Amino acid sequence: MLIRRQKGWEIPERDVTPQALYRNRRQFLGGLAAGTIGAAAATLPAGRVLAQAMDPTADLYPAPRNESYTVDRAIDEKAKALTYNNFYEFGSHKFISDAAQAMKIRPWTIKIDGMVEQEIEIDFDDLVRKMPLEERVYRFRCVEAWAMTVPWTGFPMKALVDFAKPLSGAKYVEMETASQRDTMPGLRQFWYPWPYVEGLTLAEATNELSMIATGIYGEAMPKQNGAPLRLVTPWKYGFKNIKSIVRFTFTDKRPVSFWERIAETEYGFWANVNPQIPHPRWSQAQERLLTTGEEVPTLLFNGYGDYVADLYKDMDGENLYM
Ligand SMILES: Nc1nc2c(c(=O)[nH]1)N[C@H]1C(S)=C(S)[C@@H](COP(=O)(O)O)O[C@H]1N2
Ligand SMILES: [Mo]
Repeated sequence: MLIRRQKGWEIPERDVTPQALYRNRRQFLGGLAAGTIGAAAATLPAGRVLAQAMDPTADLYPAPRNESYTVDRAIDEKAKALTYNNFYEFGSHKFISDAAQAMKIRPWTIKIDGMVEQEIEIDFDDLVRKMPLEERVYRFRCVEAWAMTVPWTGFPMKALVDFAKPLSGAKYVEMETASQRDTMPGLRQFWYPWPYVEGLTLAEATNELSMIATGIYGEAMPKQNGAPLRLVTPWKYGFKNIKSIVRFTFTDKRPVSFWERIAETEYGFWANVNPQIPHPRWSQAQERLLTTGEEVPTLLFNGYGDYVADLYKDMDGENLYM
C-alpha cells in the first residue's frame, strides 16, 4: 500500500487558506529549487493556487477599490505598464522587465530607523497584513513626459508613518531601494550613486494621496514595477516613486535623492508636476499617454492640486517644480 503524506501545496482548493499557503511557502519554494515544479504543478487544482503559493500575499488581491480617487482618463493597458519601465538597477533603458525577474523578493526585510521611538525590522509579509489595503486609480507622470493611469493596490503611507512612531523632531522620511549586487546589473555602473534613495517631508508622506503600493492591476506588484513595495506620489514626477524599498529613515535633515546627486540642476527634492516650468532640456507642457501615444496637456500637480497645493504655500524660494 502506498502511504504518502500530503504536501502543503497538494491540498484541494476548497481547503486552501491563505494561512496554509503562507506557512508552506518555504516548502513550496524548496520544491521549485529542487526542480520539482512540474510534479507540483500537476497536482495543483488551479493556476490561482500556484500563484498564491509562489506569492504569499496573493490572497490579498484584488483589494476593494476606493472610488474617491478615480480620474477622467482611461486606465492604461496592463501589458504596457508592465513592460515599459524605469528601474536603473536593471538597466538605463525602458525594457528591463525580463531582467528584473532575477530580483529576489523573499525574504524581504524592511528597516525603520533614525528618529523613531524604537527601530523596527519587519518582514514584508508581516507588515502588509497589518496595513489597510485598497485599490486606487491614479495618474502617473514621468519627468520624461510620458504618463499612465493605473490601478495601484496599497496602503496610505500615513499608516506606515503611524506604525513607525517618529519622534517629534523628525521632519523627513528617507527611503532606500534594495542593493542586490548579484541580481542588479545596474549596480556595476559605479558612476551612479547607489543605492537609489528618495525622500519626502512628513507632511507629504502623511498626505492622503501618498501610498505605499504593493500591487497593480489587482495583483501583487511585479518585480519590474518595484516589488514588493514602492512609493506612489501621483502629484510628483515619477522618479520620486522609489521602488523595492528596504529602509525608511526618519530624519530632521532633508534627504538628497539619487537623481539630485546625479544632476541637481535637473532633478530636485520637490519634483512637483508643473506644465509651466520646463525641464532644463525639454518642455513639460504636454505628456504622451503610454497606451495610445496621444499627446495631452500636463496639469499642475498632475491634476491633484486640491489635495496637495496647501503643502507648498509660503515656500517661496524653493524649487518646487523640478
Ligand atoms: N529604485 C528605483 N526606483 C525608481 C526608478 C529607478 O530607476 N530605481 N525609476 C523611477 C522613475 S524615473 C519612474 S518614471 C518610475 C517608473 O515606474 P514604473 O516602471 O512602475 O512605471 O519609477 C521610479 N522609481
Ligand atoms: Mo521617470
